[in-house]
Amino acid sequence: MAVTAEQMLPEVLAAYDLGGQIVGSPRFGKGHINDTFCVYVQTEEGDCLRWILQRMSAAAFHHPDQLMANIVGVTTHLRRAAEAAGRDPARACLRVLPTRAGADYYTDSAAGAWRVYPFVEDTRCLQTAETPELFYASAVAFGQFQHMLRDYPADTLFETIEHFHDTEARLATFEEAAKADTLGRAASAAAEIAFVRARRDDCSVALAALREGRLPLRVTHNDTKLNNVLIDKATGEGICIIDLDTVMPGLAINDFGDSIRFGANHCAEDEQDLSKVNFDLPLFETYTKGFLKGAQGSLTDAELDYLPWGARLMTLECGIRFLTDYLAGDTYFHIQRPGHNLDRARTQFKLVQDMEAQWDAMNEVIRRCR
Ligand code: ADP
Ligand code: GN1
Ligand code: MG
Repeated sequence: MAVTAEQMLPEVLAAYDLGGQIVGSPRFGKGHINDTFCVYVQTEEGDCLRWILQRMSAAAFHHPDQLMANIVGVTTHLRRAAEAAGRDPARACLRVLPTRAGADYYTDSAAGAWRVYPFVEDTRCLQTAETPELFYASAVAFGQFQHMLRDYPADTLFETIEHFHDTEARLATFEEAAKADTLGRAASAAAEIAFVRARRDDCSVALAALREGRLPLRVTHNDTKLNNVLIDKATGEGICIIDLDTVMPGLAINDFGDSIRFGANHCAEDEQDLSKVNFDLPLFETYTKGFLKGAQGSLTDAELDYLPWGARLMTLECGIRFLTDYLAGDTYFHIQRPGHNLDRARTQFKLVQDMEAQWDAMNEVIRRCR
């Protein structure tokens, strides 16, 4: 049995100087991948400090040293860009707190890899787009993130998860899991399996454009969910992009698309009542405007043309990944109930269907906004 993150906390906390006495360290947030804790500290002066402590997922990330080297490099670059733009770097980007020994992360006695960031206070982390204004704010922030990294040396970045948005590879892995059906779950997902197989060719659309040189490889975030941007409580602006584990060379349309997948609707990613799961075209337009504003003209014409495909493909791919994890025994995404990953796959496929039905309108939105 794997060691739980909670069991390791005392050892890990002792490896850091967090500026006072630790008074609590509950689990925190709604991420599906890492084990995240919020550490509350009382300083000698009696003030309260908070830190984010994370055990990086060993299932997702096989080389924490490379992952952390990427994050240190990218956050250093973002800090300089924030300073140059006159923004407060302590709120505009994550900062890696070194261990007492001066390392960027701590490896515990059970080989788990941990890191600490200052908690960015007075912010909100949204699970759904509560208002179009907040969704717009997240879009500007992700567009700006893209823009700020346009001159980052891509060849210095490690690929933290190989073939991460390689939709063809995701399809192949899905087929293996469906054929192997080691847990006998395929029968309960027959309709979803057929849904994916009917869209086999779609999985190649963006990759073909990349191979043929129509879409450029850039430094991208690759996990642009609404809950990976912190919104300033006072101003409603998206101020800090978090969850930098997957920053690596990728496609800008995927960063755009993953945000649409998660935010251009009014349902939870794991909603069980599919009648509540609807793609929202006005929110798609809202996000497009914000993303293009933030990106400040850094996207090419071809990238603009392919934005609707980014949305459709990230949604399809994410559904394929949830379905694969369901078939393979829920080893990658954290689940809170049996069938959770199948429920998640179903919402994604419903959204794909909606996007297919509104395809012309989506393309028209891009024509209007570009
Ligand atoms: P995961 O990869 O599991 O999604 P994240 O890095 O996104 O992990 O962190 C999980 C959650 O923790 C975020 O959605 C957010 O709520 C919170 N969080 C992470 N880093 C910070 C931070 N520096 N300040 C405030 N909240 C944070
Ligand atoms: C994971 O880490 P988190 O919860 O922000 C996943 C994304 C998926 C997303 C689906 C490293 O994101 O790729 O789109 O779940 N991150 C990783 O909600 O696999
Ligand atoms: Mg996250």
